[in-house]
Amino acid sequence: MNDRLSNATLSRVAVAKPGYDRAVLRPRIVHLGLGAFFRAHGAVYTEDAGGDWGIVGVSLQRPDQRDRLASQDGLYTVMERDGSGTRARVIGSVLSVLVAPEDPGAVIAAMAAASVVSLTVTEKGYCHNPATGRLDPAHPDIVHDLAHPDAPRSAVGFIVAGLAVRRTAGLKPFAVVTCDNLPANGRLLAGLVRDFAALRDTALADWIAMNVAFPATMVDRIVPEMTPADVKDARAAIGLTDAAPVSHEPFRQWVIEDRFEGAERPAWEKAGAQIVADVAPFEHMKLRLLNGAHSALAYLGYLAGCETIFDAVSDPVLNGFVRRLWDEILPMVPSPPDTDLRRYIEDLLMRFANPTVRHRTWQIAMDGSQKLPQRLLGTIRERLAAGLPIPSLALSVAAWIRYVGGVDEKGQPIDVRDPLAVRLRALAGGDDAVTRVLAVTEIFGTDLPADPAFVGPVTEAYRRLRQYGAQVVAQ
Ligand code: CS2
Repeated sequence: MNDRLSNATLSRVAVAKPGYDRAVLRPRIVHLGLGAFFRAHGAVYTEDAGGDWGIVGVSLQRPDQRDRLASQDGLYTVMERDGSGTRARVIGSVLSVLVAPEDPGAVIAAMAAASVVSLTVTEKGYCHNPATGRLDPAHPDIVHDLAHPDAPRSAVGFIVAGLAVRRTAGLKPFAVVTCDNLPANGRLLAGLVRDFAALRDTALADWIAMNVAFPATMVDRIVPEMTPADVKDARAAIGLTDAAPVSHEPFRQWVIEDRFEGAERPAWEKAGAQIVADVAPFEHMKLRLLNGAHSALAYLGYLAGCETIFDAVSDPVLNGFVRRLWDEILPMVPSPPDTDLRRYIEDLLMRFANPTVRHRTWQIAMDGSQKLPQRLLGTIRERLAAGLPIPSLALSVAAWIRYVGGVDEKGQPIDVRDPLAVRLRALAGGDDAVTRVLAVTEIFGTDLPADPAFVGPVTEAYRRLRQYGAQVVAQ
């Protein structure tokens, strides 16, 4: 008997599952970057919002996600985990998956018919300079996409191609909903799309500037990458084989700027999304307090031998460190409406200490060059401007420099994943590692490397890290 999760076997699923007829769903959302995060977050909100909003997922690079989901008709299990157990549920909002490099034209055609194009392509997928927020015209994908506008590779290239088709056809544009952890992400993406379009056709760039909505959003849910144990657990929970389950924590939050300029969207608020006039305070809180602490714990924790964030916050020394770090960040974060930031931090610590969500420090440590500016450096700049000390923030940056050097405290190689990995490794190898790494302007700008109140504490923290190790220095 066929025991693979699919439309045909859905009636045998033993847990919560789509309570509606999937045939009513229309491909009205195209989502670029169909990873675990979106499947545990945006796709669940869309499922819960109801209506006829189906999702065409797009993998911009590899076919594996499509290969797993296609034979399951896009169905997959989400497993909410905490100390009290696992609650599984099957999600039906993803209709199909396209693999962009196989058929870029199919992706553009799907965009030409969609109301919303959303994206989770990670920080580096924006092909921008993280310090300035401007498009990097020398990025290989951007160079490629300008030469081949109808067969792009980058998210920005696809968005502009999709919008160009809409404009030529005399249709209204789709709304572009970015769901990545970047500061002022809607405005940032609008600027990148405008810069790219202007390099193609200024009339198209003007039309985009006049007509397209790029609402900002803040997204939050801790979703580690899939493990073989997840596949076993999903089978036990639903009674069928699912090759693409996702594990996640119970918490979820989605704050969306109320700026769709007349474009249609799902009633995400019915699923608990907050539709607000200004996302900035929510984004500041989340990027600086959650993601800032995540990155700091990832580098320091990895060096101290912690495999997961749970291991890191279970270590009394690192637990104390992250509390001191939050004390430095907190005064630089204005409270969003109806939010008690002290309470937020206590909740964060409980989320990090969820023993059933195994979020690896190595996974979070990826792409630090793209993450540091919005997670740590903004806070550092504001504290320095106010004449305040930065001991824990400086130690976090020093731990990152030690990490990208590529050798751990036992002399073992570190598998550093970062678009700048090769360059950073060469810079972080020598005696003057700190000076050389801080001179990378795409990350640190020109102000921080020239500020002794920044360079001094980072240099000292780095020296101590090398001499005594992360466990001692984090005390
Ligand atoms: C993490 C985020 O991998 C990372 O860099 O900090 O994915 C984090 O888990 C999410 O932003 C939580 O919402």
